[in-house]
Amino acid sequence: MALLIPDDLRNINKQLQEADVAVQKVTGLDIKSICKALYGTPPLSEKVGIVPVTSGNGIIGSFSASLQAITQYFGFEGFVTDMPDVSGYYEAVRNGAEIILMADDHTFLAHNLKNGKIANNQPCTGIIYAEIASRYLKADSKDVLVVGLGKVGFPGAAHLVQKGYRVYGYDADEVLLKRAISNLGVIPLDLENPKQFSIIFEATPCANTIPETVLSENCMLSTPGIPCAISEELRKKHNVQLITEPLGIGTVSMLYSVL
Ligand code: NAI
Ligand code: 0TF
Repeated sequence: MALLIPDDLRNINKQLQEADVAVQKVTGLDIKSICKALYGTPPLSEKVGIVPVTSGNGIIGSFSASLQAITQYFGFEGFVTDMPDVSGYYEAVRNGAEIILMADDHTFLAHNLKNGKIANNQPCTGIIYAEIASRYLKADSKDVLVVGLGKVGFPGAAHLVQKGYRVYGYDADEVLLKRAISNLGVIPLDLENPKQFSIIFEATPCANTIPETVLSENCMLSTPGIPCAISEELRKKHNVQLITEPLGIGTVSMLYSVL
């Protein structure tokens, strides 16, 4: 898994507010309303215990503090435990946590201790960014391009197929592209003869993954990928409506999915 660095999380509140404004502009709804529509579950100020984890590459500076800011932004009551790992888990439960958030280098989970529901960040991120993409008010058709069909992109593509979108896909890994074609009915993007899209969902850990030839003017690009899939120059040239944010949108999707 590509790991966050503290720099990605700088000014997380500002990044979240800006993403929320951008989501409202392109969909007419804020992120909370989209989560409510997607999962049908309004939060009731659930207490969220955030447990720092030291295993593997260890604690990422400001990861837990960012999660606390995110939970609060979306109306949950988040607290970070003083202790990490097992001692932190014990502390969170003893202090009344109803939902646990914790991540090692491979898995970032939300676990609702009251109803037993558990969520993984990767599918929840794919689904919410795909859902935002599907709500683009200025889309010219139900055609969507998905670039990156890995642990985030595949569930996002599946969500779009399930919603009745015609999903075109591309992944640099042929095995993953074939899996999406055979399991989801994704149409492979013909790079020799590219088509333009007004809705694009991207989930790769690479920059410059969207060929200029697929961008229609004023198209929407919904992407959790870090670094960003498109250069600022290209974004401006085609007036691309960009939705991107490093942690909060995927996290709130996890939280709503376990309510
Ligand atoms: P993954 O490794 O499972 O999938 C990435 C896919 O992108 C791979 O299948 C790879 O073959 C493909 N790919 C790489 N370069 C490509 C290119 N130039 N063109 C087409 N396909 C290309 O990774 P995962 O877990 O799906 O994560 C994707 C990105 O999303 C990462 O940058 C990760 O850090 C980010 N992420 C962001 C979150 C957020 O909240 N903003 C949450 C979770 C992940
Ligand atoms: O960096 C990641 C994921 C996060 C997905 C959301 N963008 N790419 N995972 C590693 C998190 C490790 C956290 C660490 N153990 C801590 O500070 O507790």
